[in-house]
Amino acid sequence: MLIIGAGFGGLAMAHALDRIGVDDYLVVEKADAVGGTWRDNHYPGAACDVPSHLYSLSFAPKPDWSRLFPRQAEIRAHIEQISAGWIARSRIRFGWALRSMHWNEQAQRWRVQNTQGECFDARFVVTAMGGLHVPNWPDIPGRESFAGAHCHTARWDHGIAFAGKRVGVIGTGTSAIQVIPELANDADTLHVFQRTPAWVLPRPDFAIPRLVQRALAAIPPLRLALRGALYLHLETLSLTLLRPWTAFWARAMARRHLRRQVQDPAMRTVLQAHYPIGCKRIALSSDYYPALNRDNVQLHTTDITAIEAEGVRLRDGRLIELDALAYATGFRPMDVLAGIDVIGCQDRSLTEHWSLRPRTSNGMAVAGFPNLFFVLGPNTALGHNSVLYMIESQVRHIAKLMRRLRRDHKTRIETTAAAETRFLQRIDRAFPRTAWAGGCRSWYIDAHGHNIALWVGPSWMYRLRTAWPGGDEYRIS
Ligand code: NA7
Repeated sequence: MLIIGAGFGGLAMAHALDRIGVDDYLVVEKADAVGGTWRDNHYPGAACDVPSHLYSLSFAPKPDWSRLFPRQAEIRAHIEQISAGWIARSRIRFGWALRSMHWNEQAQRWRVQNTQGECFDARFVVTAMGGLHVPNWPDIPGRESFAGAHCHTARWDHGIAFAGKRVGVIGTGTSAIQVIPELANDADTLHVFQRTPAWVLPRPDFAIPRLVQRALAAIPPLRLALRGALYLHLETLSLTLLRPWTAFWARAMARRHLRRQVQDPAMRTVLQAHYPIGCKRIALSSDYYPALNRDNVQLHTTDITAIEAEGVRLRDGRLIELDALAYATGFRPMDVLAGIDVIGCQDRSLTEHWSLRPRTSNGMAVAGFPNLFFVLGPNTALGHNSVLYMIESQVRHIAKLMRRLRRDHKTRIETTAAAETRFLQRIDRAFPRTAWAGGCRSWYIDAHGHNIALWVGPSWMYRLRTAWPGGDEYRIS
């Protein structure tokens, strides 16, 4: 088996194979280190907004998380540490970037090629490339002409000196809200360009005392109880949050947070979001609004019309002169496979198969593309809980299938169009009633208004749905 990607998904898949005694696998990784999202997103202030004791794989607990909400460096170090214990480095090939995958029906194998032309023939392929790693460089005219230094939050350039400079940040999503307070500390002037305000709730973060860390290490049931409580808390919250008519308490909390932290009424008005709370990912921050209040920070809400050599041009004609520019403009989840040919049975291209929208069975398998699985494929991201829970549901599902194939001496498995349709219908039935369908612009939704990213419903329901692969979901031969 070939596993593509050495982030949480790929590493968890490798671990699941080890557990069932499958040892003929290789993990390929385009970068030179494990870590995926947490290797790539190292901008100042980068942190997770899921509590640490939930944001870890169930079989790799970390009782000594230093904070309730872990920061990037600690998560990355954790991934490196646990993966070193599970997987021999000889099983990971670094610097191996996928170029194409062709299914060979005669050989019953995928021919997988990298950008240097090197090939592997693999019976099974699992792509665990994540949904959020292709930076969205916005299509603003003149972007290339900017004469100052620039970078994207997902490709932060620590060589850029922001200190004492006139700095711009485009975007006010969850990444921006983390980086802005850090840049505001250093910059001479920080210009924040907001297109849509975010709903912001206080971030109840704190350092976990050593004594608690020791207790969690010494008494595993205590750590499990904490993890379980956090899980149930987020699942329960989402039940009310995702229905606009029951989310009144969250709206009230966010408005109170804004009122308490921003005194200027004009500023409050432009920072108040007017779409349903939860439609975009809710930002958790206690230092974003205070950063905007600083004398050296200016919030701009007029549209950007162009980027010029000297700075950012606004619709009202003003040029905001800048020395450096940070793009906190998010990701392009639909472009994860852009430029990669995936050719299945009868020379069918995955890009064509997905031209209207991504169709999968449970976000993991595609009809006409046998022996190929996705970890965190379409419609399996979460907007309300730890995505690692979804990863674990998926790698268990795939490992169970692998075990069955081995037991029955089978070599080919393919999902059906009917299973794809059932999954999409399940998603589409539930989606319109949620806040995510509330009419805002978000990476969850494609240009035609389809939800391409999120699982809709409790995450335990996805686990139940995928726990016993079988029935007419797959054709095995
Ligand atoms: P997001 O949440 O997609 O936010 C991107 C931000 O960039 C958002 O404020 C956008 O405004 C803004 N944006 C994007 N393109 C433009 C252009 N062309 N002009 C002005 N502003 C623009 O990405 P993040 O990195 O913050 O977070 C992504 C996920 O990572 C998050 O959901 C977590 O799951 C972790 P808009 O709102 O579209 O008007």
